[in-house]
Amino acid sequence: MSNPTYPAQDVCPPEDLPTEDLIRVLDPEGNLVGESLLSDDEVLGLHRAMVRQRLIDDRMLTLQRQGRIGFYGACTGQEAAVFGNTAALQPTDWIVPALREAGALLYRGLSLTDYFNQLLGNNSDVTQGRQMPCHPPGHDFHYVTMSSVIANQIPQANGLALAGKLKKDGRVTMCFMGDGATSEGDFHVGLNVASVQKLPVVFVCQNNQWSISLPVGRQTAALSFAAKAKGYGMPGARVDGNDVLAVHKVATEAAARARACEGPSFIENLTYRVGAHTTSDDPTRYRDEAVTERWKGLDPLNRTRRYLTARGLWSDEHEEAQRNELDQLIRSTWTEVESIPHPPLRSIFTDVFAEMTPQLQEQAESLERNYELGARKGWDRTIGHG
Ligand SMILES: Cc1ncc(C[n+]2csc(CCOP(=O)(O)OP(=O)(O)O)c2C)c(N)n1
Ligand SMILES: [Mg+2]
Repeated sequence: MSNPTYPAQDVCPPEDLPTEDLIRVLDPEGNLVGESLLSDDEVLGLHRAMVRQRLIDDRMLTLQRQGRIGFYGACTGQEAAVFGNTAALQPTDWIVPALREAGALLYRGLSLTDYFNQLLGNNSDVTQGRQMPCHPPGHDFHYVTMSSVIANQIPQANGLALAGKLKKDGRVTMCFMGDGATSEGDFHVGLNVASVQKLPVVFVCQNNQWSISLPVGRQTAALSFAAKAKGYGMPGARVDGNDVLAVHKVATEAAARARACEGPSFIENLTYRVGAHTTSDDPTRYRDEAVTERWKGLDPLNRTRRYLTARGLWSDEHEEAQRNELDQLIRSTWTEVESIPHPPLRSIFTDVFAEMTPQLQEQAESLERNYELGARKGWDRTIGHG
C-alpha cells in the first residue's frame, strides 16, 4: 500500500509538489486552463484589491521598522487566497478570519482610515488601542474580529453557522485557518461537528507551508490537507492558492453547497508564506530562502497580471499608474491618521465600570506615576507582540 508523504526536507520548491489533484484555472504563466466564473471587470477588481494589499503590507512593514507601529503581520504572496475566497461570498455571509485575512474586511468596505486607526490604536480606533494591531473589528461587515488563538476560529464558525441554520437566514460562514490549525483538537472536533450537523460552513485552510518556524512536513505526514476532509464525510479540494480564479471558483461551489443546506466543505489553498511570520520573526534563522525565492516565482499578482495582459486588458503602463495611485492613497491616508492622539491612559480604568472602584483608582494612579517616571528616564514604552 503506498502512502506518499512530504519529502524529507520538510518544505519543497514548487516543482517538487504533486499537481495531479491541484485545481487550477490559470497555469503559472497565466494561461487559462480551466473554467473561470469571473467577468473581466471582476478579475480587474480582484487584481486591484491584491495590488492594494501588497502595497499596504509593504508600507506597514516599513513603518513598523521605523518604530511607527508596534506590530504587523502581512499576507504577502497569499493575496489570491484572501481575495478569491472573499469574492466568492455574499456581503452578508460571515467571515471568521485566521491570521492573514484582514484584507477581506478592506474588500468588504472598511475604510483605509479605520484600518490604520486600528493599527495605531489611536483615539479614533473603535477598540481604543485595546486590541492587537492587525486585528480590526468588522461586525458591520459580517467579519468576526481576528483571534490569534490558533484553530478557535473553527468552533466559532460552527456557532455562527448553526445560528444561521436555525434562523434559516441563508447565510454561509467562511472559516479560515492556517496549516498550523490542522494539528489542534478544535480542528478534528470542529470538522466532525460541522459535518454531522450539516452546518452551512466553508472551511478554508491557507496552507502557506509554515507555522512560524515549523515546516509543513513536520506538521503533517500527509501530502494533502484536503484529503483529510474525506474522513469527516465532507468534500475536500486542493486548490492552487496563488491562482485567484481557481480559489474563487472552488469557494463559490462550496458556498453554493452550504447555502443549499448540503453541508460543509473543506478547501486547501496551497501557497507559500514568502515573508516573515510577523514583524517579530526572522525566517532566515530557520529556513532556506532559496526555496522561498522559487515560490516568489509563482507570485499570485503576476499570474493575474499576465492573464489580463494576454486578454488585452492590462499593460505595464496600467500597472504603474494603478500602483502610483494606490501608493499615494495609502501614504496620504497614513499622514492624516498618524497625528491623531492616543486615548488617555486613564481610559483603560474609566472604561471598566460606570464608576471607578477604589482598587482601579489606586492602580490608575500607580500606572500614571510609573509612566511619567519612565518617560523622564526615556524608557522604551512601545509594546511588541509575537
Ligand atoms: C493555540 C495556540 N498555540 C500557539 C500559538 C502561537 N502561534 C501564533 S501564530 C502560530 C503559527 C500559526 O501557523 P498557521 O496556522 O500555519 O498560520 P500562518 O501563521 O502560517 O498563517 C502559532 C503557533 C497560538 N497563537 N495559539
Ligand atoms: Mg501556515
